[in-house]
Amino acid sequence: MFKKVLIANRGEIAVRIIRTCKELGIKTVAVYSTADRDSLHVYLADEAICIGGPQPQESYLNIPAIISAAEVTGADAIHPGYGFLSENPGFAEICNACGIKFIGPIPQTMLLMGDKAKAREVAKKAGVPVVPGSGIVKNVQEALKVAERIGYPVLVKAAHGGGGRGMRLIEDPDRAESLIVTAMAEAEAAFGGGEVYIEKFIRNPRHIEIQLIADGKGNVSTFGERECSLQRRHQKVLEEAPSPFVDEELRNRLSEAAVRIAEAINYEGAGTVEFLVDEEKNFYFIEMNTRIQVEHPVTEAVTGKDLIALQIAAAAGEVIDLGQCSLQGHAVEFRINCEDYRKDFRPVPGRVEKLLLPGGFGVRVDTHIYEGYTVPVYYDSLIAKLIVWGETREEAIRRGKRVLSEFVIEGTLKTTVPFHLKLLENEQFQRGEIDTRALETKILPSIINS
Ligand code: MV4
Repeated sequence: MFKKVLIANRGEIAVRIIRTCKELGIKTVAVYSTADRDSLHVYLADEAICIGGPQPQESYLNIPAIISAAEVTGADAIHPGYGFLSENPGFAEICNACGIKFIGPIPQTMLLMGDKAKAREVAKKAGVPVVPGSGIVKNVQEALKVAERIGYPVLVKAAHGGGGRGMRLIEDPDRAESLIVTAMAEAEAAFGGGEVYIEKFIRNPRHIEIQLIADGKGNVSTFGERECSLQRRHQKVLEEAPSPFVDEELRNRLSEAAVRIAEAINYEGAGTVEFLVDEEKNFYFIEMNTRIQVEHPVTEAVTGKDLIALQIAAAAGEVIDLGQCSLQGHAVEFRINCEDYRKDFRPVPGRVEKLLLPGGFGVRVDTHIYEGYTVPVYYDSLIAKLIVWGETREEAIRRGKRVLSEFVIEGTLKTTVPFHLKLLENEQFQRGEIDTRALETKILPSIINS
């Protein structure tokens, strides 16, 4: 097992990782930017090193500074968390070259799954259904031919996009050419390379993902699914486990498909396989994330497993052979962002003048904020995750209402707590009728008008 882990991240996920390291008897090194001197992860770690200025490029993306911090402190592994360098194969490569274990898969695997068109090929070869579509299209003419073949509507996706970035919907063949041209230009500008591929557009799908951990020795453990359909502009708002839409049979099929993909690439580490699921319960692989995700706690709540502990154990070379974990009860995660939901979810960071965090049975709060803390303007607006567990979805929702109404946060910032309280009152949400369009087209308008 590792003796000392450097956490190359900030905020709630850095706190989350430090906590598990402490329980495992692993020393921790925090790194922080000058804007994060007073952050909780700095206080909780055994050692803390300032790695640069407030801009992510100067600090949390500053590879030489992070590697130096690991060398100076004698860390034998680096946990990248999510975001920042967590899916950067070059960073993983440098860690390995410096004799520091990157807690995640090998660089080649990150490179492979970072290319969504290549990931599709992996899934296809592994016998996992993918959305009808193409590989990388070389030019506009080929794109038009492919679109014609699969039939409109189609989506043009950037091979190096992911998470909905650089996507274009084409419903009308007459407008296809100009949309493909802009999609290619946009992909070129945003992701370098500019490769795009094409998929049949699935109407009103659900976004359901399978959590897995592979030990790199041939064992792939699965932890059930998460329902992540409630999104706004491709940002998840709330996640659940299990999905209200998934029965045991579908769960088994999704889990087996995820395992086939992990086995096909000799995967090692924590990973998430994302699927679109249509109204008829047909499922299609879309992407694999090669890191721990924001919403992992709902899976922990229904499996009773510490996914960070298992991820670290896998990286340290231990055998992890849990098969398909059984699920108990229902969990919901509310993402608390410092945003004004009444003003188009505009970020409103600021100082926390008063804070009363909820607690009690079936409640978990993952956060780096505290009374007197000022949320810096430089990073994303997630300031806390509230996770509730109940024996049933109804109980989890009732507990969510209690917990959100207990949450007191005052100061110069705004949060999405009141938004979540309204969401829980929404009948469509209560019935579990949540495809990927439900929030933006139906639920949000009714909340904003109430
Ligand atoms: C799709 C799709 C429909 N058909 N692919 C958006 C994020 C990225 N991971 C994939 N996304 C989608 N891909 C096909 N072929 C619809 C979406 C999509 C979506 C997916 C998950 C959650 C919210 C979404 C909102 C709009 C579109």
